[in-house]
Amino acid sequence: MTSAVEANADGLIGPTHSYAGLSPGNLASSLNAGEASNPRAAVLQGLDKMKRLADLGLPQFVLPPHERPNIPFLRTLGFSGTDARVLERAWKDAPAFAAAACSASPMWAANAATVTPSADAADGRVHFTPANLVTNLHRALEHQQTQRALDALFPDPARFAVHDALPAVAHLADEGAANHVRLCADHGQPGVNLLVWGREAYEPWTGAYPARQTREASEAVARRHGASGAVLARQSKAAIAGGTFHNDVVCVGALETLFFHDLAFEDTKGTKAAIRAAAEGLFEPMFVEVTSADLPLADAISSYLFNSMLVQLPGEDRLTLICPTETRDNARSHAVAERLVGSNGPIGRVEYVDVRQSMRNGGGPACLRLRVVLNEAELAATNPAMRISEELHARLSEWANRWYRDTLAPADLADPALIDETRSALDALTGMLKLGSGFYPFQRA
Ligand code: SUG
Repeated sequence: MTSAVEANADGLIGPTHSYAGLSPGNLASSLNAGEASNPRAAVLQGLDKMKRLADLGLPQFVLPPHERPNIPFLRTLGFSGTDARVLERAWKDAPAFAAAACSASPMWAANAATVTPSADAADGRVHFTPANLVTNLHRALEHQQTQRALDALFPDPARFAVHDALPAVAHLADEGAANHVRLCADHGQPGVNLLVWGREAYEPWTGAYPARQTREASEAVARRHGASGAVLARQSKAAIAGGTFHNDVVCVGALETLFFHDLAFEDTKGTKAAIRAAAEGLFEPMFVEVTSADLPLADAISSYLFNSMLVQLPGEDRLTLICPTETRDNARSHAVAERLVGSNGPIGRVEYVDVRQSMRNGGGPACLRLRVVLNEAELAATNPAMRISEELHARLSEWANRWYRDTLAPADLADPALIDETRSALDALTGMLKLGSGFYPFQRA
């Protein structure tokens, strides 16, 4: 058996973090639309969460923010002249596109890619498919730069295969690891890969909110990764209608344990049976199901109990659930969390982290991280400059304090000063994280 760890790579929250209401079906995003944000508080909250995980003993990496405002995207729409002029005209003539071009959405790294660990991949490499995120315009602008970031973090092609995103069409709508749960006896052993989809490619979709993942996209990712142990499950329509825009809003899993809400899957019994069958001979799955009676779906969504990180900490037998403080603030969610720990089940500890700035856009602790199972040799082959240490945490905090604004209203996104400000910040970051030359579009221009 190869020993392996589950590392996390979190999206570093970018300087344009804002509440522009860009994601229909994501209730927090709609509810907080138009509010002023605090990008500096947001990035510091994200950095503190990363440090917390590193201090708990798990390898922690950082994925750099993308260049925003995305001037090259606006130029493809026909806006021309100086960069400042492009931004100004876009806000005047096409404000929805301008807002999309300013979003800091790459922070939600659970949507960066789907990852298959080497233990599950036919060719013995770790596979990554950046998510095309075609359902929302602001997110569809992410995958190429995400691919660059993954190449920078996982540079050795003998160990890592970073694929292109799936073709960016609605039939292959893909939201990455937010709809993927891997269960296993031990991270280094072959696992079961649960892939949750919301609609079929050719299905006429009539839901009020979009279903962001197609079955065919999930199948294609598993196929190109040569992934073993794939189990496909349909996300429940009720969950999507209630505001579950990704499966990770109502479900999280680690090792043998799947922790989920009873409305997560269209066919809960069938999903459990399929997981059991796929796990046969590998491990005995443990299902921790929370009923709607104990926790109505609306509370699950507003408190993000399931958008938590379920982690095995070094030297501990039972798992730790890392929840947002909103879970503690919701009486029902808090009661469920307390009961879990009090029972003799697989979850032995609950910790809370403050990621309120991200939460107000529907991004909890689990949204902010991409899980990557790595064996020792693979871990050693990652870019060490992107790994969070006490020192890097301090340097990035100082960098954020220098460059980030502490208040940003959606209207401020039209400020041309933001272009130079963010570029200066990203230029400084490129050196710190050793991202290579020409990492950002403005550096290649
Ligand atoms: O895609 N919010 C993100 C939140 C992603 C959360 N990720 C996971 N559940 N894994 C989204 O809906 C809102 C941006 C705005 O409205 O300004 C946004 O994109």
